[in-house]
Amino acid sequence: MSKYITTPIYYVNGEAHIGHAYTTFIADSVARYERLKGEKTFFLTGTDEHGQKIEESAQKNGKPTQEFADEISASFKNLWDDFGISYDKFIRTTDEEHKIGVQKAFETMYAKGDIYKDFYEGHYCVSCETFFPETQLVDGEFCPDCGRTTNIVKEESYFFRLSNYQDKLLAYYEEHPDFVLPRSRINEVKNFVAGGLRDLSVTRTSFTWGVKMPKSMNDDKHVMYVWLDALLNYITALGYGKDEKNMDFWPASTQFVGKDILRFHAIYWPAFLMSLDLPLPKHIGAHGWWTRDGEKMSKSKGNVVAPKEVADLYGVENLRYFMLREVPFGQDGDFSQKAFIDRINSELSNDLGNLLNRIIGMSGKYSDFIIDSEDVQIYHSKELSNMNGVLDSLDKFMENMQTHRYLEELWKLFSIANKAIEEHAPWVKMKEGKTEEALATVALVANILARASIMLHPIMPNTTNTIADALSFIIDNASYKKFIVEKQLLSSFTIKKVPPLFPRIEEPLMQEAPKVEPCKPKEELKEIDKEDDNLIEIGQFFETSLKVGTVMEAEEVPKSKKLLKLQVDLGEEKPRQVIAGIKEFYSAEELVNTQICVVANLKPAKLMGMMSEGMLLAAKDEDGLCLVRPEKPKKSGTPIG
Ligand code: ME8
Repeated sequence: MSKYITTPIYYVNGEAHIGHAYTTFIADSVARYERLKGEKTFFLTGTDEHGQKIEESAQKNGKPTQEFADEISASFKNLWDDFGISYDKFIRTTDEEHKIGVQKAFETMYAKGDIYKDFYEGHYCVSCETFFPETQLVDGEFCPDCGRTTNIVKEESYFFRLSNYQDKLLAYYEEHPDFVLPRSRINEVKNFVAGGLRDLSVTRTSFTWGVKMPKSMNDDKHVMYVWLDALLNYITALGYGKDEKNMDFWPASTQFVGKDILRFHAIYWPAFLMSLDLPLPKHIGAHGWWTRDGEKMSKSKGNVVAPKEVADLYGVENLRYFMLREVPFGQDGDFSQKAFIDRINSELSNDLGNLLNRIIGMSGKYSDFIIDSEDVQIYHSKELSNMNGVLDSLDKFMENMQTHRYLEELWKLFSIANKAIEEHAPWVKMKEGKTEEALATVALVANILARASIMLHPIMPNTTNTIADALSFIIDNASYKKFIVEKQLLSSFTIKKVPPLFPRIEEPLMQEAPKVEPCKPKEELKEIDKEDDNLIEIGQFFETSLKVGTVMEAEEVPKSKKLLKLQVDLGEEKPRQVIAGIKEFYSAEELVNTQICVVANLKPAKLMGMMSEGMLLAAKDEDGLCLVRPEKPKKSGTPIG
């Protein structure tokens, strides 16, 4: 059976970062592993180039959209080429073949009755000219981008009958417990589907940067919704809707995605495929999120790790090794330079690099660099059997994408080798005249290294080719069969000297991430204290709980000139009653549905016989009083500080 492995197609609105690199590394490693085993394999990556987001990014950069997309798409492709990523196809959603395939899919779904025309009713921000789903609105009404009030607007749209697939999807998840890996992730998908699926708007009329409608629809004011267009790349890349020449690779064996886009891949995508009467991918492999030094990476923080920078300084294969070894698949991972350097020095330099150097050194001294396996079985049958045990255990880890377990297990080979060297001490055996035994130990280690380099090849292709070259063989499916499946020993060969593969890293080579402004140390504060006794410690400030509140109701307090009675939502179970002396400056009506800042941990007090459970922040001068409000809408209860 053939193997088809995909990465998401990346948006062309910015350069690649380490998260993109991780998905691409893991997919590349699995593709290489399958090829090594002799499987017919197709590995796809590419770029997602349509939609309003890209159009806007191009505008911000002052470039025509296509030109902008061309540039960023090329930067992804060049990076992957630089990194030796072994993709079979790099798809762009602006490719003509892709557009034809998307139109064909649309026609097929329409003919089946799964697409119908109606009106999209949604929250529209006129200023941003964008629809927002209810879930993204701030307090159910405000635009998450500019904070302005959104309007409910109707736009003509074609809809995909997603609701029809709710039961079919749920049944599919039940019957295929490994559809989403790791298995633990399926619950969030099931809950979402079980909560009810609404039909999906799959076209837009508010912008033009997208795949046009098929001619047969005779309706050019619509363009395709970017996720319909994007998801279909996985089949258009195989020729769907055109020459279909590679469609026999479908269904995909594993589609790698970050957990951020699991919903699209585990709900919309299978529903589209069901509608097209195509089989579903075997696995959606959803991996976790990478942070840097424990912090979310973002352009504004300036802490994004550029994979090119790391690779230039430390070597791309070291980076691949680190990322695939560091995190259990599915869990979040953290990139810290210290952890990275520690792994290079201890696991790559000490465990692997030194072993190769040691046998080059020993065989040079003892046998003029000639290594012969003829006596290995006699002196090292125990080690050979341990070695084979490790090798036999590896496949299941890679098939489950557990690269960290795969590598952890693989590293046991080096322990076996090092232990054999310590126990058999070839230098002592040579002194005692037991040359055969000494040379058998050196040959055992060479055999272990040969196997380790074959199995490590999918993760570190070039480095392992260098090791194999030193050991006079080539890593390919034939050597995989010979050494891993049939367990043959290396025939006699002359080992080559190689420069150290993993020079030790003594100090960090990359600039550390900019730190978030640290709090002033206490000593410094004390110094200032001497000058001004009014200053407080930061902790004293945080004793006050300040929160954003939304005024739900407001009314005048009868017989009071100053007081208004407000019901304020602080994100708690029920609103708080706040009695505020602001009636001279604000009417009750104008306060409703606005946001204010509230001291939330004041002891409740009675004012005119009514409980007040908080205090508003306001500024007052000779011109009057004004309330302190958040600059943009925030969720009720958001802490201020
Ligand atoms: O979502 N940690 O593209 P995108 C781990 N075009 N992985 C990360 C990451 C991080 N910090 N940041 C990004 C899109 N990724 C759509 C996909 S597919 C039909 C359309 C990786 O450029 C991860 O794989 O935003 C995530 O799913 C993907 O990049 C999102 O890339």
